[in-house]
Order: sequence, then structure tokens, then C-alpha cells
Amino acid sequence: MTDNTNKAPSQTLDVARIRQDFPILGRTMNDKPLVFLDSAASSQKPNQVVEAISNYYQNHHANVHRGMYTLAAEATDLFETTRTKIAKFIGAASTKEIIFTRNATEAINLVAYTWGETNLKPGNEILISEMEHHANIVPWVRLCEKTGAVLKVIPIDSDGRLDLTSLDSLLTTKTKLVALSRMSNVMGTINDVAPIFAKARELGAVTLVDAAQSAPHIPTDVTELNCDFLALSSHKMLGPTGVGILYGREELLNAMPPFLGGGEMIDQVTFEKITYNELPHKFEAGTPDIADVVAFSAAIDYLNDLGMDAIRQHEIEITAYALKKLGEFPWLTIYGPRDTNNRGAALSFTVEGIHPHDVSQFLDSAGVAVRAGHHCAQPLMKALGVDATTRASFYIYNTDAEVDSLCEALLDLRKFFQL
Ligand code: 7TS
Repeated sequence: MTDNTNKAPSQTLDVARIRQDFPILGRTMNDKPLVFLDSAASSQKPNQVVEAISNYYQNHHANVHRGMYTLAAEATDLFETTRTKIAKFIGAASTKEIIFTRNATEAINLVAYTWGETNLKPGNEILISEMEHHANIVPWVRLCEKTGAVLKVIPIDSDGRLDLTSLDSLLTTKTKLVALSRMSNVMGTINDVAPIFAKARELGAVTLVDAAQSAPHIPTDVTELNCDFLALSSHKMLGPTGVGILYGREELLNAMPPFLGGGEMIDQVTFEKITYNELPHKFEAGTPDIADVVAFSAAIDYLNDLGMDAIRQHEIEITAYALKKLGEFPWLTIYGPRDTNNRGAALSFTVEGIHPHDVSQFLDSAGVAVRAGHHCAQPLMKALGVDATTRASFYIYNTDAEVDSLCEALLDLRKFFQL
């Protein structure tokens, strides 16, 4: 696929054609056709992305931003093309606002180490929610330990949505940072973060959105979201592992000290004093993951070519089908909102009398790959009153027939356990 952003997006996806781009989906697993329902952990990669990696190494590789020769300029152009594409994909005003990291986790940590350690004082508050992934909890707890700041948490309601009834007491002039996930990796809940962030900014707080789960599935616009920072991971949106993005508003990034020190991020170095490079390079010390950044471009093209609105529509349809089918099982509990307008395609459930790990192991024997465990969201598990769930998550290449395979395997599981 090519960068075809001007083409009107189709309303629905041609899933059969899409699947041809993902040879792995043609595999068998334990003698059954593979049914891959774990894209929330990491999506599969289309041929276009895999080929972009080998094409880069076969034809264009040199280190970026330093060579004076043509090949190095070519590699740098390819690398910077991805920066331009992702800036457009999320509506950033400038490529200076796009920092390459290893993943969303590193992007959030970068903010905690640089902005956080510079700006937080004892008694300041950080506001997160009960449904955050550990990547959007641990850096803030550690920052509170270091600075004397205090962590506040928006609870969830019985529907698995943010309970905003106490927002006025949680979000005050003491709040210096509000960091929220736009989509729960466990329940699929889509959080309407923009009005919360608007209020936060009125009060002088900085806002960060964890878009690791939302960016692959719904359109992203940093202006609409009202965010100062945004974090995402390439590997959840058809791209290679090893690449994440931190978006930051230019003014904030300029005021922040660097994160890691070394080559590329400096201007002048003496033993006494160091001056730093301009944005975005100030935050990109050392040789980056060039090939994977370059191939991330092919993933963005692929998503643009399908159209994010069409992707969202496909996922609403498949999630509605899964909610209906799984909802027919009285022995199965689904967590999170039922209204597909408020949720994405990650669907967690438990099966009465059978541990989620056993559920997932049995499903694997039927070729169905799902994740089981706490999904790096232990505080959420506590709020839901469970140790673990089983999670099925859908993406552009999943079909209703695969939902049927999941349901059949669950019925077989019950028979196997003689329930
Ligand atoms: N934030 C959210 C909401 C996530 O779901 C994840 C990963 C991350 C941050 C961290 O992303 P990373 O690329 O830096 O690891 N979530 C999952 C998951 O649900 N299963 O495996 C990884």
C-alpha cells in the first residue's frame, strides 16, 4: 500500500484482502487454524512493513544525522519521513514535537524523569485513573517518592468507566499533571479525556494521554484531545517493535532538560559545560532503531490507506458481535462497557469456576490466542474484584467467524471441565 491519505476511506474493511497481507494469519496452531485475538498486546505486521525493514537494510542503511555522504542522507530522509508521517497522523503542529523512543513506556518515563523531576514539589498532585496500565502508574508513583508529590486516582464505576462524580475534589490547583489512558487495555473503555484535560489546563496542570491502545484503533488528534504530551507504541499499530513516540508541545519540550545524555542530543561539549541540540534531537541520544522507525512509515501508510474511521467502524461491528455472542453465556462475566460507542475492541471476561490461565491454555489448544492475567493493570484487577481475566482483542484482520471459533472453544472448555 502507498501513502494514499487523499483517497476517501471506505466505510468497511475488506478483511479477506487485508488478511492476505498477513501470512502469519494463515498458520495453524496446535493443528488448528490460528485465531489471533491478542492484538492489544501487539498487532501482527503486514508484508509491507516486513518488506520495508529488509528493503532498508538491503538498500539504504547508514547511520542517521551524521554522515556527509549520499547514502547517509538517504537513510536520514527515510528516518525523518516517519517523523513527518506520525506528526500528521496525530495532528502535531511540527515534527519538532515528535520524539522517537523505544515504546510508549519509555515515552511516559521520559516525561516523568525530565518534566516531572524539574517541576514537581512536595504537596503537588498527579492525577491518574484506576484503569491505567502499569506504564502510566509506576513512573508517577516513583516520581512521587522522589519529589514528595502526591498521587490521586479517579475511580471507575460499575460499568468500567471513569467515575467523575468526585472530579472537582480530585482535580484542583494542587494538580500539576493529569495522565490518563484514552482506551483501557483491559476493558476497552474509551475515556473522553478532552473535557477533563480542558479543566486541568484551566487550572494550570499539564496533561498526558496514554494512547498506546487508542492510536491503533481510533483517529488521534492532539489538538482535539487537549493534551500536552501523548505516548504511543508502533508495535500495537502494525509497525515494528522497538519504536515508540512521545508527542510533546514544543514550548514544554523546549523548557525540559534532556533525558539520556550522549551523541546526537548535544550542541557543544566541553568537560565543563554542555549545550544541547535543538528539538527533537535533544531527546534522542545515541543511534536510534533506524530500520524499525523507517518501517513504521509503512504501517502508518497502511492505516491511512484503510482509513482510521473505517477501522473504527469495523471494530465497532466485530466488538458488538462478540459482546452479543459472549453475552449469551450465563457462566461468563464480561468487564467494561457494553455500548460499542464507548469502547474499543479489547474484551475481558472470566468463566465461572475456571481460572483465566486455564481458559487461555485451553483456547490455545484450539488455536485461539488470547491473553490471560492481570494485563499490567493490577489496581484495576483489584477494583474489578478479580486476580486476572481472559482478554480477547480484535483488529483490522479479525472476522466474525473467528469470534465464533472463540465461542465454540469456550463451549468445549466447559465440557472439558464437566461444567
Ligand atoms: N499503555 C497501555 C494502555 C497499554 O496497553 C500498554 C501495553 C502500554 C501502555 C505499554 O506499551 P509498551 O509498548 O510500552 O509495552 N499493553 C499491553 C497489553 O495490554 N498486553 O501487553 C502489553
